[in-house]
Amino acid sequence: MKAGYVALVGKPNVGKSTLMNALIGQKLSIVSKKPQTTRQSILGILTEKDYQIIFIDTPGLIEPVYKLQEEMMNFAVSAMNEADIISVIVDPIRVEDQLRDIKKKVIPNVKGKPTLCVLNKIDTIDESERNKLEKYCKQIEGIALTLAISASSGYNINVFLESILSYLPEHPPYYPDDILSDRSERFFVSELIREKIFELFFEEVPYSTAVIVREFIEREKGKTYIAVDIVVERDSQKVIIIGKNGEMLKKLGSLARKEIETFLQREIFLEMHVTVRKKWRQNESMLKQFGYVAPKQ
Ligand SMILES: Nc1nc2c(ncn2[C@@H]2O[C@H](COP(=O)(O)OP(=O)(O)OP(=O)(O)O)[C@@H](O)[C@H]2O)c(=O)[nH]1
Ligand SMILES: [Mg+2]
Repeated sequence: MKAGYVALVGKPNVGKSTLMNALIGQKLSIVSKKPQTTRQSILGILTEKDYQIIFIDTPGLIEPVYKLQEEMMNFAVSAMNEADIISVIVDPIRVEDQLRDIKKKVIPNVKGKPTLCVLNKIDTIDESERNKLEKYCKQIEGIALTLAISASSGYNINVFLESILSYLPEHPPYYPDDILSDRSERFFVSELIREKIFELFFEEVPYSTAVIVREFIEREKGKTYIAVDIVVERDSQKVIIIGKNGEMLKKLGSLARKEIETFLQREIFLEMHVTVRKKWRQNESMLKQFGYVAPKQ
């Protein structure tokens, strides 16, 4: 039996979460067109007869400005420390910048562990560009293997899995075989609402918003009752989220409800309340309360 942890790291927006969902075959991590969507580490557990791979989806590697971003970086670093194998995801946009970041932010945390460079979004470039980029990746010192995939189309996902398997250590499984993630239903509910906020709102609004599930009541008959707080930093952001005559909040509720019902496989009643917590992204105790503090090394 083989089992181990694989950290998926890389710059924001390169497709780490899309890749983890493709590997697990279910949407565990939220995905958006905007960078810095993922804020915490999320496990995706793939169990087969003779192996168990635990993927760790992480926030993108950034230069932190506020405390929330510092913690996001801590999640990524702590995932690299925990992992048996490190998989660096790169996309075809501004590859030189990404490779420089890998040298600075990934290689020092590798500590001799097998490290793969995965060139994602291969569907967006032609063969000559692909060859050029693969050559770049191969030049990084400390990378054991480079391969090209498309997380959204599934191209070469199997090759990626096989490569991981070849480096996976002999070990008994860490989790029971019917567990897909370390996270609770409450967590996925709040994340799916956050995903819709990333879809519907612009500029600083999605980055200033957190979603907290206040109540989650399963009823034997009737719909599951879920009440959430949508936390923003300023009154002006609250006004934007609610929208004229409450229209935006209504739209958000209806989009989120559909996704949550698909995920939970049951009908829900979703109640949302928008509340202002000034500068929560700088506030250690609020970050802790929202689950945004990474485990200390
Ligand atoms: N064309 C194409 N788009 C992709 C591929 N993989 C991911 N994307 C898109 O890239 C965008 C970012 O994907 P995410 O999975 O959210 O990226 P991420 O690395 O998790 O981003 P952060 O959580 O912000 O660090 C989304 O719009 C995805 O649909 C791919 O293989 N091809
Ligand atoms: Mg992500």
